[in-house]
Amino acid sequence: MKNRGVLIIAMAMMMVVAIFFVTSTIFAQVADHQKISSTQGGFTGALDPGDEFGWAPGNIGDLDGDGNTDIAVGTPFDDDGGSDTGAVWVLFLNSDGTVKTSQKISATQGSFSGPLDAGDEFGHSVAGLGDYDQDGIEDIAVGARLDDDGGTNTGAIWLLFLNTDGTVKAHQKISSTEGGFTGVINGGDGFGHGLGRLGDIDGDGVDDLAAATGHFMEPGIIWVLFMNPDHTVRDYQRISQGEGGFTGDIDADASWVMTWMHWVTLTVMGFSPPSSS
Ligand SMILES: [Ca+2]
Ligand SMILES: [Ca+2]
Ligand SMILES: [Ca+2]
Ligand SMILES: [Ca+2]
Repeated sequence: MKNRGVLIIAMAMMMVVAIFFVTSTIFAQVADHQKISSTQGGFTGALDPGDEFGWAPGNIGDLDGDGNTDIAVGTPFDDDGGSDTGAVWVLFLNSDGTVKTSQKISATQGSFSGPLDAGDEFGHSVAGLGDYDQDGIEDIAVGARLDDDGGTNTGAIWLLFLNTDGTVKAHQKISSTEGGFTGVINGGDGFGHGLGRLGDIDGDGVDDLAAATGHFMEPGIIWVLFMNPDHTVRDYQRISQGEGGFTGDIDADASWVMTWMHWVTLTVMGFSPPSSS
């Protein structure tokens, strides 16, 4: 029993050393950096405490056509239009990585008519879509994982067709009640927790999307959304444990990690781990 406790502490120390080595290696490869915050990097947008600027920054291509890539950054706890309604900042960058100008998109700014409601957490995920409506201007998708279409906190994703100044020209919502999506989303599922641009998977000439439902440390679902030319959903494929060809054992792996972490914590606190015999 005691030997096992020592073994687990040794494993924990090895893990810490390994994580340190990996992160050191990653940071050693960053040639230079530019911090962008409420006080640095040329960003003059008004951020409030609790906005949590920095969620899901996405490469959105060169939106304003000045030759520099631009980014969109979520602030899901922004309070425009209500508490934790959320927002996205489009940041037009200079070649040195500082912010040239910015445009906020929220319930009250950026010509976005939504509607967004308090608690939607718009901006929890952000993905560049390329020029999705083929007007020559980059577009983005934004997750609002606590939207309430069809039930409490079912979630939604918004396709935003942008103008070159970062304001919204038009939009398409995809949720359990909008955008042609017929997948079953239950209350609390948080559709739009994550987002991804897939390209044209099924070869019909229209780029397809991926959206995730799920919560921290729960087995989630990836929804592959096959899109129509009018930006509604034509069909979908769920990928989850035992579904969509995925045979990974999400529950067992996640619970093994949690169990191991609990053992380490308890052992460090002076308890012995449970015996397997
Ligand atoms: Ca640009
Ligand atoms: Ca476009
Ligand atoms: Ca909600
Ligand atoms: Ca397609």
